[in-house]
Formats: sequence, structure tokens, C-alpha cells
Amino acid sequence: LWKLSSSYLPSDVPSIQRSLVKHVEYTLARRRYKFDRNSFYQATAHSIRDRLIERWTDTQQFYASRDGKRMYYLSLEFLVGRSLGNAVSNLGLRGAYADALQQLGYDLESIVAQEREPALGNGGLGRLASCFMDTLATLNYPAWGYGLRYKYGMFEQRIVDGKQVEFPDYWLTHGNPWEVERLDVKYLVRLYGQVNNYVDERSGETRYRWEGGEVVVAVAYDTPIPGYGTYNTNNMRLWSSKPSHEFDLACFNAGNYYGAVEAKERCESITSVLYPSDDNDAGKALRLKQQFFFVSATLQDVLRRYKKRVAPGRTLKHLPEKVAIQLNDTHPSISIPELMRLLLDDELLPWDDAWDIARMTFGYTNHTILPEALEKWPVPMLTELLPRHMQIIYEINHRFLQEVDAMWPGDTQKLAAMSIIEESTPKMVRMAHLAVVGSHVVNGVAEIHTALVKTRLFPEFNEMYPGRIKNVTNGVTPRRWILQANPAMSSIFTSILGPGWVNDLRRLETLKPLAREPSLQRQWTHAKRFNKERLAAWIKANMNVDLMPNAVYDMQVKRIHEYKRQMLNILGIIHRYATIASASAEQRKSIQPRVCILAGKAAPGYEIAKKIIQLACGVAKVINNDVRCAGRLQVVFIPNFNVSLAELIIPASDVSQHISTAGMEASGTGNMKFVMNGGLIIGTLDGANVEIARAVGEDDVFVFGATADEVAALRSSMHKREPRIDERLARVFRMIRSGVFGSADNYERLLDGLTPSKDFYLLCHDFPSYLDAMDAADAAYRDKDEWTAKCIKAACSMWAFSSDRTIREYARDVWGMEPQPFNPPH
Ligand code: 26Q
Repeated sequence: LWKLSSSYLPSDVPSIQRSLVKHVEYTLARRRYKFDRNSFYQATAHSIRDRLIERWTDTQQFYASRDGKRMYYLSLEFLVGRSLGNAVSNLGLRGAYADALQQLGYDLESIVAQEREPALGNGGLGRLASCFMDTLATLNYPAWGYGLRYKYGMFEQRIVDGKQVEFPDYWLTHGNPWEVERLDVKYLVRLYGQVNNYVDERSGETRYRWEGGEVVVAVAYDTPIPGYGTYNTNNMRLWSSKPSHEFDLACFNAGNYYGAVEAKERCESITSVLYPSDDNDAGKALRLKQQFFFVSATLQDVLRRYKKRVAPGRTLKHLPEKVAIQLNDTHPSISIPELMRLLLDDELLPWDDAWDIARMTFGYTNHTILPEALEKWPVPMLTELLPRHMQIIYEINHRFLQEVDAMWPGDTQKLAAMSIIEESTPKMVRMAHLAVVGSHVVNGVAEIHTALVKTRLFPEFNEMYPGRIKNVTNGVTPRRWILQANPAMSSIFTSILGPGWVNDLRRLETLKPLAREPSLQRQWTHAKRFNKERLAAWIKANMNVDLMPNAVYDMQVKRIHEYKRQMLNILGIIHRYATIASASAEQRKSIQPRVCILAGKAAPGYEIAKKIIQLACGVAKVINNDVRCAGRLQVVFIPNFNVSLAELIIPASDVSQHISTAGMEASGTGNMKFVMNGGLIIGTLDGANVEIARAVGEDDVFVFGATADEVAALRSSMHKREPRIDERLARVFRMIRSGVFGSADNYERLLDGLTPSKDFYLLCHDFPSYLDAMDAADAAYRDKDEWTAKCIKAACSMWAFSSDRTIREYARDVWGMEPQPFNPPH
């Protein structure tokens, strides 16, 4: 067998061409005369996949032989984006594939653009997980991602009559060439049932067993994750739910054929659809099933792999020395009682041993301090679905509250505030408290966010467990967000620095002293112009709007949320419109031309967010059709914002807006992508904006608005807030109420929420300083050379926002993990 197994695939142009044709003929079963564009996408993907697979299997075998510590990143979301372009570039085969395809009459870039992106995530948190996967492979860390293989990803957003309409995203229509179905890697996952106890004969102790209920099967789908410029290729394992055989026996024997089929359908529904809401709404039972299904399959898989690694004297006690598990928010936090259950009930460990193992294995990343977004599950629901876990959670809480009482004797307020169980009706399990108690490190995702996690969200926990809460500021992968998204700018960097900057962004710093050099400025301006034209061409083709090429391109693209304040942006746009409309033709000429781009999805049940989209579309329609705005102002709402569109939109920006009410955006990661691509930020002192401003220099970020401390003070004095509002804002409100942007009835709820006494997000308060920041940006843009210098300096100051820096910090401070580079055999 060994002799028969293939040697490494050659990647010269003729070999690649032979592999492409072979895949068209044999994988796709099409004879040569039937070649079409889609078969060429499929064939190209399969040809690259072959080359990934050999690196992937080698890497996994290598890790197994090394016995180093491994990390598992547990996330209910991975917003992977397209894979083909990323794979050829990470494998260093872009040139070879481009040539091979070109000689056959195909263009690599248009083949890349045919791929349908898997959208298995909502936004920031899911995309962060995918940036981390890229970095983990690139830096040679032995790490796997674990997630769910939803059949329907994030919904497709269309704008119909100026409103968001959601369509299902069945992303698997044409198959998925990047995954390998592992029908042999499957686990049983139990739901419902009851807990039985028995006396252990050896120790005489009472032990528990979870039995009965429904049993579902989890099947693994693996996707190779190539690193850039390394042979290491990691794995992302996504689970899909299938009915188990046990079902057949139980139900069919009972003679209930239709009932049995229905029950089977229910099993498959567990991994049917991604919840499209990025703040936890209504404790939905199906969502809890998804979380447990995911966690149960993952932990069984992790433990099975750990147990295969035999070494003298090694037991489960040594698990934390060899395995780190990172919980991406509380979504997989049911892992904590599930690992406890496995160690107690299956492995028969004593409680204290099991608890030490679990706590030392888990790390928990918090992504929000907004109270409404913290996950809570009703005790009755948990008791029904996961009876044994509910018992274990009560036991964890009992022991934890004893610790609290020892620390603050008799302080019942502390007990109530810190308890894992909220004493409401019905009682609720606070998953964040469970995650803090059950992890050895808890981290926030930007400095200001971590400070708020310590002082506002978990102050008592921070006192009780000093040092447990740490900061690890987010980052994004420069492979996708610079190299792939912005080839024009990347080739400037490569021509001056060589290709090494992609894996060492610090090298860009050496370009900062050249920021005013005319030749660099010329190239930079060309690249920006190219990116704007590329975006304008897409908008022309897809939306039939002709964008001005010379304007400031101003963007706000992210999920629609009140706290992110897209509304503030729209109010600013209307103010600009009013200014243009009331100006003389002569005055108008001095107004800075601007293209305002908005994009983002609203959760289907989030009515206010949907109204914000409607207002944006209404405003766009009026402004784009008003001759007074010609050459001065355009507004577009780009539908269906996703990773692929982000790659097109971000490199075209001059300025982007990250204007959340201070204290509310944990980090933001779009802010990093925009600056890396040579755009400047208009932003509040929130999330990672604070650190970006420090890195690029306060003069090159247009900062405005109340600070997080001021926000807190303003909120507590809400009732005595000045009822008068800025006259410019009052005019904007009057315009909306006049019905010019569509019936005012549509917007009454939006405006009502903005009366000063109700204005939770402080739009009225921040509006004047927001306009000042806009004016400052307009003024700065007038001096083109100075502007370009600012952009170059900013883009070249961003090394700390590479996810490479982030992952190195996690590896050192949370996971205790070393890189394991694999040197290829040839
Ligand atoms: C929870 C329960 C039920 C249904 C859905 C959810 C759910 C799903 C997704 C809750 C939250 C999310 C996503 C949150 C998210 O994307 N947070 C963002 O994370 C980024 C990465 O750290 C930060 O940059 C952003 O500031 C933060 O908003």
C-alpha cells in the first residue's frame, strides 16, 4: 500500500492543467466539449483541494507525532468567506493557476468570483473566528476550529420597495468542494431523558447516569485551513445532525411510521439554520439544542483524540497540559457542565479533580457587556432538555456560592449578584457567570472593553479572582484583508519591501518616513482610484447607479444596530443634503463631493433596525434624484453585505464610520480593516478605535462624541437633560417628518426614540461634535498630498491589529501553546 500511495502532486503549469482537465472529466463527469465556466470553477477548486489535502494529512500526522499542546477553538459561527482565492494565495500558487487557466482561456479572478461564500456567521464574532483560523495555520499552531455545518447560513438580504426582505441562503446548492464528509467520524448526542443514580461498588459512592430521551448523530465535515507561506494546514471540523438508528427501532417498532419520520426530520433540523440575530433574543429551545449538540460532539471528539495519545503515567488529570479549549462567547459554555459530566459519570473522577481539569482547560472570550445580549437559559427548559447538566450547574453554583460567602461572609447581595442562577420567575441560568467560574482565563477583546468587563460587568468576580480577566485585543488577518482584498495596494508594498510584509506587518513601519514622497504618493493614489473604480463598476452593474469617481468615499458597513448608530450617520447625511439644497449654485461648488455608502443586515425581528434601513434607502432615493446634489452628494445602501462584498467595499474607502455610543462596541474589527486599506476613521472613543487612534496618532483619526465615562454620567442624569436640541438636528427631524423620504408614519418610532429624554444612545448629545468631525475630515481632504500622507502613515502603523499579534498573545497568556512548524519532505 505504501508503495502505491501517491507522491506529492507537482504544481507546474502543465501539471495543473492536466489536473484541471482530469477533474472536469472524472470528478464532474463532463467530456471535454462540455466545458463551461462553472465546471471550471469546480475543477479548479478540486485541483487546489488535492494539493491542500496532502499538506493537511501530513500536518495532522506530524502533530500527532509531536505530542505538543493543542488548542480547540469552539465557535457557533465561522464567517469563512470565499476559499479559492485564499487557498491559491496561501499555497503560493496564484501565479501558476492564473497562467494555467489563462492558457486554457479562463481568467482566475473571474473563476474566484463565481464561488458562493459560506456565511456561517452573523458578523464580527464569526469573522473573528475565521481570521483566527487563518493565523493559527500561518503561525504553525496545532489548533482546530469546531463549529456547526448549518444548511442555511446567514439570510440573503434584498431590498424590495426600500425595505429589507430576507431570503434563505441554501449555500450548498452546487455542492461544497472544500469539505470532506467523514461518515466514519460520528458521535451520539443525547437530549431530554432522565438521570438515574446507582451505588458504585468499588467506592460505595452514589454515581449518576443520564439515560433515555432522544439520541441524535453528529457527523463530521472537515475543511482544510492552509497557512500562508507555510506547509502547515489545520482543520476546521463542522458537525451536521442526522437521525440515529436507535430512532428507527424505538419508533418503528411502536408502529408509528409517520411519527418516526417526523422525529427523524426533527433531528436533521438541529443544524438546519444559523440564528440570524447577533444579540441573544428569546431563549429558543432549538438554539439550546444546537449549542449542546455542538458541544457534546466536540468534547467526545477531543477526549477520544486525547486518549489516543498514550504516554506513561498520563491520565485525564493531565488534560490541561495537552489541551486548551477556547469558548467563543458563552454560546458553547454548556461545555463546562458537559465536560464535568463526562469526567464524573463516565470517567468516575472525584468532583474536585474533574473541576480542576475543566477549569484549567477552558478559556472564555467575552464579546459584549450589553445586558440584553448576555445569554440566559430558563431553568425549566434546561431541566427538560439536559437534566444532568442542570444538576451539575446547581452543584457548581452551590460550591461557588460557598466560596463567595467565605470571601464576603453574610453578604446576601453579593450572593444574589454573583449567583449562576438568577432568582427570577422562571429562574434563569446566567451563562456568562458559569463561563467565568468555569474558566481559568476570561478575556475582553479591546482595552476599553476589558476595563468595562472588569469594572461594570463582573466587578465582584474580578475582586474574587484577581488576574483571571485579561485583555487580548482583536485583530484581523492581513492575508484576506490586505493581500487578497487589495492587490493594488499590496503590490506597492511588495515592490518596495518584498513579499515578507504579509506575515510581518511591522515591516510596513519602514514606509512611514516615505509618506510624503511623490512617487509613493502617486502609486498610492492610483491604487485608491483603482479600488474606487472597481467598486463603482460593481455598483453600476448591480444597482445601476453611476458613482462620482472623485468624491470622498465615506462608508459605514456592519450589522445594523441602534448602538452602532447608523441613524447618526443618516441624520448627518440629511443635514448635508439640507445644506446643499439651501445653498446657492456658487456656494455649492465649495462643498466637498461625497459618496456615502451604507450596508448591513438587520436581524429579522429587529423592527427598529429595519426602519433604519428603510430610512437610509428613502434618503438615498431622494438625494440621488435631486439635481442640486449632482456632483456633490450620492448615497447608496448596498444590499446583502457579506465577506465578499466587504473585500470589494473596504479598499475603496477614504473614510469610514465607527460611531457607536462609547462603551457599547466591544472592539469592532471593520475599523482595523479600513485603516489597513488606507482609509481614515471617523469614530467615537469606543472599542478598538481607542487603540487604533493611539497607534496611528490622534491627529489622523476624526474623534468625536461623549467618552464612555461621560456616557455613564449622562445616562444617570437622563431625566434632567436639556430638552432643547441643536437647531441643525431640529431641521433634519422636520424634514423627515415632512414626508420627503417616504411617509413620516414609517419613521415615527425612530424619531420618538430620539427625544432627548429617551435618547438612550445619545444621538442628540453627540450630533454637534459629529458634524464637527465631518467638517474636519472634509477640510483635511482638501489638501490631497497631506491626506495621502496621513493615509499611508495610518495604514503602515497597523501591525498590532494583525490577528497574528492577537493569536501570539492568546498562545502565551491563555493557551500555553507553542508553534509546531512542519517542514515538508521535499
Ligand atoms: C446568542 C443567542 C441566541 C442567538 C444568537 C446569539 C448571538 C449570536 C451572535 C449573540 C451574539 C452574536 C455575535 C456577537 C458579535 O458579533 N459580537 C462582536 O464581536 C466582535 C469580535 O469580538 C467585536 O469586534 C464586536 O464589537 C462585537 O459586537
